[in-house]
Amino acid sequence: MKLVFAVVHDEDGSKVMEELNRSGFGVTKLCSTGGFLKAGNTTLLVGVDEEKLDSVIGIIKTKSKSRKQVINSSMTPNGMAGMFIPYPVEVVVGGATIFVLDVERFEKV
Ligand code: 2BA
Repeated sequence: MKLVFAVVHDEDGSKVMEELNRSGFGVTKLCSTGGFLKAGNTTLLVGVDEEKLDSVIGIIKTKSKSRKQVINSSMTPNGMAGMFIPYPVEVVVGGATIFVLDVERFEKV
């Protein structure tokens, strides 16, 4: 068995979860925060038999969009410590960041 962690955009979280449920997969949704943008995102946990892993990843891929996001970064000019000049930086977020882990033991008691 495998455990899939998928970090997706908040706007895609419900769509991915519904499609996984419709296809018979169990899902847990966690509210998470990206370390770089410091914005909310969604982490989905899916326990799945190895032979169905590709279906799960396929659903996540199909339902997650990539988006451009602009953030204000800042730099300190030389010799002017403490002063900041904000400038926009564009990053591409997603579709999804997926981790697949081996499950040592799985029980429902
Ligand atoms: P954030 O950490 O908020 O990152 C959002 C986007 O900012 C990233 O999109 C990437 O395009 C950019 N970014 C992240 N760190 C950067 C850095 N140090 N320098 C420049 N740009 C950077 P994605 O790569 O699609 O990641 C989306 C979200 O997935 C991340 O949100 C984070 O919550 C999670 N994630 C991505 N890679 C991860 C990893 N290796 N481990 C754990 N979580 C990860």
